[in-house]
Amino acid sequence: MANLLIVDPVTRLEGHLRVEVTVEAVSGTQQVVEARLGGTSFRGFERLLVGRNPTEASHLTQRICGVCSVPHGVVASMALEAACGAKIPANARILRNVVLAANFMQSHILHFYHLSLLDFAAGPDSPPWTPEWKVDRRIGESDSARLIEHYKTALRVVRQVNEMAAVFAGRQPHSPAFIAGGFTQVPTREAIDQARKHAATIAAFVRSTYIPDVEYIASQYPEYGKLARGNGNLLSFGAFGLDEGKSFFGPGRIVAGGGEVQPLAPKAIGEHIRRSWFADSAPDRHPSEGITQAAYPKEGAYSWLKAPRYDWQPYETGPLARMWIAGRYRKGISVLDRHKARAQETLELVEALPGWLDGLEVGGSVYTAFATPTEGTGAALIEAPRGALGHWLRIAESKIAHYQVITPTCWNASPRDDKDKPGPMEQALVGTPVQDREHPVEVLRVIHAFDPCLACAVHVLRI
Ligand code: NFE
Repeated sequence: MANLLIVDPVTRLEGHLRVEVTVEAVSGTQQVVEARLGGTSFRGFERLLVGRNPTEASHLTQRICGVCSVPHGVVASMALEAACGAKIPANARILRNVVLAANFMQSHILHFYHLSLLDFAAGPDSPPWTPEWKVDRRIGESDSARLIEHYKTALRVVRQVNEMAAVFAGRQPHSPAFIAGGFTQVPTREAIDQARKHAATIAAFVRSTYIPDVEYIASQYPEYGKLARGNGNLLSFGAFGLDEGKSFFGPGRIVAGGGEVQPLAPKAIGEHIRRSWFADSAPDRHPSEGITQAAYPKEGAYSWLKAPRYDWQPYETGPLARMWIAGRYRKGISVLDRHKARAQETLELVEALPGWLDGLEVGGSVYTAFATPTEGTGAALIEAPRGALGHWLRIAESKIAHYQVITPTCWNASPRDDKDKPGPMEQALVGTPVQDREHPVEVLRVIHAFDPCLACAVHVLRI
């Protein structure tokens, strides 16, 4: 029987991901012994930005993705502010936090119910639930029916979260509200009250339904609490700046699952392209000097994702990493821990919202005027729903001369690097048992727990 299994494309995630796993018997159990993940579209947003007015980056980079446009709008604004030395008013900081938190919530709820749940519970035997793989899903009919009802409720809740974001930021996704210097909307008493009402309804759903459903799935699939640990390296850039220079999520790293949070030095980030369809002569190039030059075909390459590394090491990023680094969740590193940390984070963010809304000054300033320099550089790091997100900008003759984006999925779903070290998800897949080689659902459960977004990690562009 063939040892190599290929799923291409992997469904129920954003974008196009191909997974190849080699399955062999180890101690009598058929399991993954090697994995390769490939992003199958070209990434080229960086090239599209060159020659544009720097103020356009926050609007253009939001088009990288329909799920996480908000963090791109925020971090692109921050990169330009870093280049100009601009400081934004407190109201703008809080409004960005509120809309970013809403973006996390809609993404996490959608991820659990609409992208992951069907790995564990079957839908009705009719479209759109079929066709589907017939695999072992051990949840009984009535519990499955209950979960599918929650799937439908979650669609309405996701809409409500987007409506809460829209109170301040207008259209979701791809809001025009994120501008360097601040935010476009001055908070009114009515808008704050409206957001507060939305937050209360969303919090009730998260408490009464989302968290218990994640716990229920965990209770039915306990072996996934031990699966897909990976190398235990965790990375967060930090997000949601609060008063006095503090953050709701601080930046940092965990090495090999150890408890001590290590500091983050942005200079240690490098992009590797040995196994990616890109041309470059330098190994471990810092993103401020990154080159986005397609090279296809290329001997030994198998992905359109580059392989970002910190000090030459692969790092997992995402809700589990930032909750761990913030000391808010440290139960373990596994498929189930990734789902649980994501749900716990959703609750903690929605519970933080009323306090953040209290900090808004009604009618207060949301914008500081600034002058774009003719020459300069700026970089900004933030957290997106799926983890660490960075933008690096260089301005020359008042235009964007260079731009580089590293998204969370580039970290998680990266291919092998210049030392041939597998990416975090490739590593995490090793050891995953596979019962039925025709339908390796266990592999999909591991992949989905990371919530990869290949739309973010690669981009199609005519070159
Ligand atoms: Ni397309 Fe994204 C998030 C970013 S992905 S979803 O979160 O940045 O890796």
